[in-house]
Amino acid sequence: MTQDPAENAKLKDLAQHHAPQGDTLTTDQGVKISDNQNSLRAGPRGPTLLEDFILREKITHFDHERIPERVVHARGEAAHGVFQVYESLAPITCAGFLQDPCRKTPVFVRFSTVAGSRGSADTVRDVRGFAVKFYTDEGVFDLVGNNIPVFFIQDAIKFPDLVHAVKPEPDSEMPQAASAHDTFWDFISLMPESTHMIMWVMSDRAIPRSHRMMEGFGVHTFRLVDAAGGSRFVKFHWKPLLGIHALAWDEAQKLAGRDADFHRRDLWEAIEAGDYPEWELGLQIVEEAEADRLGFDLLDPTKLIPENVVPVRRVGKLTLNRNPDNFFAETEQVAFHPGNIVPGIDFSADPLLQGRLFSYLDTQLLRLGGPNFHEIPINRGICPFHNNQRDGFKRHTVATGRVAYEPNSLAGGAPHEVPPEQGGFHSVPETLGSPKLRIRSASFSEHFEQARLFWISQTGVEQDHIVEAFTFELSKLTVPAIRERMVQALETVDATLAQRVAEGLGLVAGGQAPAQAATLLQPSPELSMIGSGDGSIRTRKVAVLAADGVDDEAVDTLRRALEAGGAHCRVIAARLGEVNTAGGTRLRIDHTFATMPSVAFDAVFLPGGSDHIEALSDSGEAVYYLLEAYKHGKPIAATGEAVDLLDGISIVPDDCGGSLNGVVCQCDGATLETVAERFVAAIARHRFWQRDDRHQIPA
Ligand code: HDE
Repeated sequence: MTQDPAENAKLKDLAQHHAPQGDTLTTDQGVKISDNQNSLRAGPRGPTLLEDFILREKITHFDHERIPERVVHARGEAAHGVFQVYESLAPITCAGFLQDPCRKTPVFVRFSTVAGSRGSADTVRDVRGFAVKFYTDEGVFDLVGNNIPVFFIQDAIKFPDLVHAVKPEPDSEMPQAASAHDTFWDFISLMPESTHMIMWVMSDRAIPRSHRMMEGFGVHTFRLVDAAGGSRFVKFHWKPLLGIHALAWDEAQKLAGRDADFHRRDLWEAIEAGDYPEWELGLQIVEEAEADRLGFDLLDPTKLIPENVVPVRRVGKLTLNRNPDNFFAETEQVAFHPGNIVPGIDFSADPLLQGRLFSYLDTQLLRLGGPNFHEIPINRGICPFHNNQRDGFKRHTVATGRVAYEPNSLAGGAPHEVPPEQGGFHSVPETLGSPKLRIRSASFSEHFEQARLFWISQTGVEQDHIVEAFTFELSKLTVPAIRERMVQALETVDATLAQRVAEGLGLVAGGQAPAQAATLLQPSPELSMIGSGDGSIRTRKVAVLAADGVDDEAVDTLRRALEAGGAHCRVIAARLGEVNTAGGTRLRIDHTFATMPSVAFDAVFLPGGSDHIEALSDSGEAVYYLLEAYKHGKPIAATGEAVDLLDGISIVPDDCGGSLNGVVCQCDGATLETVAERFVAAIARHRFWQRDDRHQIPA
């Protein structure tokens, strides 16, 4: 306990929050333990006795604490929340949780990377999992999606090959959580169907700023089924209200070392702070009769429906509002399964989805140790369930009575079937009349058109980042032939793309014909990330650099404006404690340059104050901080004497007084309020990727 009553109350609160249930320490059998420091010995210096049941129980439990990590998506974090539909969707689906805008359906959402193991870094270049478990009144519905709307392969039979190629190589177990290695690109360069997906993975979509700022997609085509049995195709989308934003690649790599938990921490802290992440559920509906007119096969998971062809209808909102109480019990033990659906939703025959319907139940048998994982609290539905499934490892339910079969008369026929009109699940009676074949449909054979659509829908800076990502990844390969094959593959997408990547690799592109229908394509603006979001600065993190003599008026004015917009400011200095301000007050330091580097922030504010600026000009850490933030395209504001510091390190606003370059300086007698306003506007734009000179910055 401390001298400060407020601090003591906080500590007490914390203790209550963290205390396991009950005050006394006991064994798993409830026996109270009197000594948790010493094992039972034959004399003070003698051997430990086998009789020590307390030691044996504790060590045995500890020895068995680990379970196998997920074979893919091992690294992840999750949160609880609710989903609410905006208006009844009865005309298109009878799913109960989509009928009533007043109904709040509890959800549990897990985000993940794919390739890395459980302890790997968050910010690696990878696809992100976006798995949502809806606990509906009619059963559990799992929408197990990703943050990219297409996938690498068309048939589940290729999934083990894909995963073996991207995982660390089997002889050396390297590299961890990275696709920049020979086996991955060897596979990709031999799999034309991966071309579209690889464009997304080399884009900034694969290095999100935050889980809260990425889209989610169901990927496959599903069906929505109405009460009359009518069905239509649907693609599911999650649209983040904060917009879609990315890190810079250099930043992502540095973060992997500086804060390997960057995304996990971001999600946790946002929820603790009451900044609840929100997404809208979007639907793209295609009537079955219309499907043929799309020009590609809806069952092919390497294709998306451009939003300028079928708009996304936003039908409800997902809000994450509670962190898990226990990572293992909830986040690690949650078992998602695309086969968990409810009446009103049905599958399509997408061959990737069909394979997944087998895989997810199967994998849990190993990971969660038997068939009863639906009884683990995080996996239990909120509606009652009754059936004759029995026994197995770790069964918790104590089934009563003699009857475990159907039909029966001894239990009055219960539990009995429920006809579709009364809510029983009923599959869409799709007509199937084909021979049994191991064959890929001819409608799945075109692989490049949508890859090109993605490329031409990107802004110039987004294209630059794609070129840089390909160049980086392929430069890491040790087998030149794979590099060359991949450049050839890119020629089928776009000649300029291939040429630019080839240049970066010291190769010459040319040879392959470009994609056939390339010239007919119209860009789809929704495929670009730039300009998305609600234009607010909610939840952005701003570093305020400080040393003795800092201008407190500037700090107060900008802090007020930023916090009014929902951003969070943290004061950063060379060491913890306080600094003396120019106005004679004390300013508390939140973090040091070393513990919260610029990569942990969205923007940096450098207030004026002559002594303060003199000190920071001499500080390599402070100068590096600013240069690194500039290199990563982050908005920077400077007031008073700070403008000269920026000038001295060649960070100059392109239009003094404006914020086109994201460097907002107090020039031409501008007031602090004006600077604050411009800084807020700059932060709302997220990043200024167009800074031409950022590659010259030595940070
Ligand atoms: Fe998965 N996938 N997957 N996947 N997947 C798993 O299930 C699999 C695919 C996705 O947070 C595993 O419980 C196959 C597409 C997410 O717990 C496993 C195929 C999409 C998660 C599995 C795919 C996904 C998984 C590993 C090709 C986006 C994490 C552990 C046919 C639509 C869920 C587990 C969580 C996890 C198999 C392809 C998303 C092995 C066979 C496409 C978000 O069952």
